[in-house]
Amino acid sequence: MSAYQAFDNDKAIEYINNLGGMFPPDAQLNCYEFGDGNLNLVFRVTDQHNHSVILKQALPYARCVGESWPLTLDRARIEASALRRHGEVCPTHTVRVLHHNSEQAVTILEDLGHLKILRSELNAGRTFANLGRDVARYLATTSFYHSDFYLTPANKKALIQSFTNPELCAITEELFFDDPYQDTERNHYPDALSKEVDKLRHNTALKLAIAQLKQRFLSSPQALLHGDAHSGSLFVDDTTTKFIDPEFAFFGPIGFDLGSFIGNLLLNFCAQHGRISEASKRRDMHTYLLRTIDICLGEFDYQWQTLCEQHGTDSTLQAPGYTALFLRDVLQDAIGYCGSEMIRRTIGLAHVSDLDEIEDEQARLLAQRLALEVGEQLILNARSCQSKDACYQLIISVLQ
Ligand code: SR1
Ligand code: MG
Repeated sequence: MSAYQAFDNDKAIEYINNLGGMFPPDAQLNCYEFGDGNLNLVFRVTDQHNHSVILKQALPYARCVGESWPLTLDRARIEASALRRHGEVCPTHTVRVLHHNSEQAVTILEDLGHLKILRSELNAGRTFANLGRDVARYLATTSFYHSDFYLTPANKKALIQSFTNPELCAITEELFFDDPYQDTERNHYPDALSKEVDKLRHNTALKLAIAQLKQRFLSSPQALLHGDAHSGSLFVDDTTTKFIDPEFAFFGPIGFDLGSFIGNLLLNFCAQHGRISEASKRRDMHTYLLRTIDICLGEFDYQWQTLCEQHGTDSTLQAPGYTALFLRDVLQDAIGYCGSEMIRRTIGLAHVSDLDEIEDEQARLLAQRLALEVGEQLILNARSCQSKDACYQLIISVLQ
């Protein structure tokens, strides 16, 4: 097999058999495709002893739209390389790559099937005590070790080149920062939200803030990001937290991943108004989500400060007080990106099941309106936050 071809179950098995080494020689393999994501084929390959691996293959187009939206296969190389680099510095929270072939756009990964996707768990009202801490550790560690605070300028520039990911970045540039604020075919939302959408599109201050966020996304190669750190990119159980799917990885503003993650927790917060009818249970879930955000902001800040103190390599960047200044900007960015994630997931192309699967139409509309309002307020007020505590206070205040 050399020229690219999209796999079916049989081809996935043939590929693994030819590769060798994934299973014992006498293994009888079974395979099924279960990818329900936006972009790729995902197969689970299992032997008669229930050992299994995941084979992921990029398609030359965006699966959720079809062949009319061609998409580079190079994203598979970027994803496998990002997983390997993130896995080197943060193996505890990164899915393990077992094999990669750029020509076939195939990556074989450890099977995390014993864990659950965070989004579905939150939708079911389940909570994970370590989530905020673990995500903060992953985001702080992977960004610090791929930033100017640690890498030599020459190494960083070489890495920026190899992680240049223009087509996937273009998706984010358009879906996050363009579409929600314009009338485009890709957007979708109920007619009942037209008034709110119109209001967003006529808010000059908001559009200015979005322009700043987009500009930083385009031109701030601060560190190697995951690039798509939403709650569908996380596998969890009570003791484990693992990131998957960094095909949108590139060198960008550090606050982008943190903001995407917190934005997804806040989308779930809004959605719980239409999901949990019992007031005390809803309050518990809300308290959990806010506590997780608080822990995540605090731990991210602490980890970054500690890593800079213990492993920072650039003497100029170690000037007293500079890390704190840098982190203040990162956190402000995070709040802005958090708000833009909330808006684009409510009215843009790619929605979240947290909101869309609320059964009652009126309850769904209320949750969607809240998500738009919270997103807008966070974007407008992000630059007023001077510390992690101020970020948290802002979040609390816009939810009231
Ligand atoms: C066409 S891709 C739509 C969305 O799915 C991915 O997971 C990213 O979040 C992207 O914006
Ligand atoms: Mg994905």
